[in-house]
Amino acid sequence: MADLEALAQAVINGDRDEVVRLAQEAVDEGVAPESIVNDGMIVGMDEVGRRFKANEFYVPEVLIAARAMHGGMDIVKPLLAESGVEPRGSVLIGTVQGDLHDIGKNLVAMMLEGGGFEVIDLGVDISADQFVEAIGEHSPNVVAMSALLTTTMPGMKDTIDVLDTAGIRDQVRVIIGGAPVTQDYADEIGADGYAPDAASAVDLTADLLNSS
Ligand code: B1M
Repeated sequence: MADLEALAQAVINGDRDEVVRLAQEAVDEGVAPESIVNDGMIVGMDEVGRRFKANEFYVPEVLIAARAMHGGMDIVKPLLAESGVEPRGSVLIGTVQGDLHDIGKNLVAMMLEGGGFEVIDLGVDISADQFVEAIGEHSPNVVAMSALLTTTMPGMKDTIDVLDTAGIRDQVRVIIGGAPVTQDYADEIGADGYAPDAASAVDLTADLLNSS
């Protein structure tokens, strides 16, 4: 019988083969795809996020767990599309202009996907105009920006300013993060939120969408 608890544990263990096997077993037994995701894999990723916040897990464990979850999602995603299950919301993410650091941004993107959000990842070195263009194309609920350099952080303010000028600031929630970024900086530039780490970014996104 499909064991969603074991599936969650396999995600926590970062055991991709086991996640794929258990997800396929659940599909074959007719378990609803949303249940495989919500009661299995997301439960596992939530625990990974909790351990990461508590410094019980470090970056490699989170990346390995996210990779395992991706393996399971590859099996379930086509079925979710067929059954019309909506994601919790969509997030457009990118590292700001001039900045090539993407390890933290990728971690945030993976945790958001693990948390049931659709993620559109623009990559690195993304200008304000590219963010605006992508908002027009994808209509996300949230725009998440990452910066690792003090010299590129102003790109976050530039992007918010360009959203204002383009008259689309009210269409999206803007959240920011990255090693040099702080809550004070988020307040200063008029972002809607700041997350110090990937797990907090998931909580922040959920809170912002629940309150809108
Ligand atoms: Co760079 N680098 N680097 N680097 N690099 C730093 C950031 C630096 C602190 C190193 C140092 O001098 N001690 C320093 C910045 C100094 C400063 O600005 N104050 C620095 C520098 C100076 C540079 C170059 C200028 C070096 C040079 O060429 N002279 C250059 C710049 C290139 C560019 O971007 N234009 C450069 C280049 C590189 C590499 C290419 C070699 C490589 C990047 C590889 C890659 O990303 N693919 C690199 C790396 C690896 C680092 C360090 C060592 C590690 C960064 C990292 O990946 N951390 C870094 C020193 C350090 O931090 N110890 C350093 C792990 C990652 C999981 O953490 O990214 O903080 P982090 O993400 C966290 C949170 O911040 C948060 O969640 C993540 C997970 O918890 N978070 C978000 C991140 N984004 C978020 C977005 C959100 C929410 C949360 O949205 C809502």
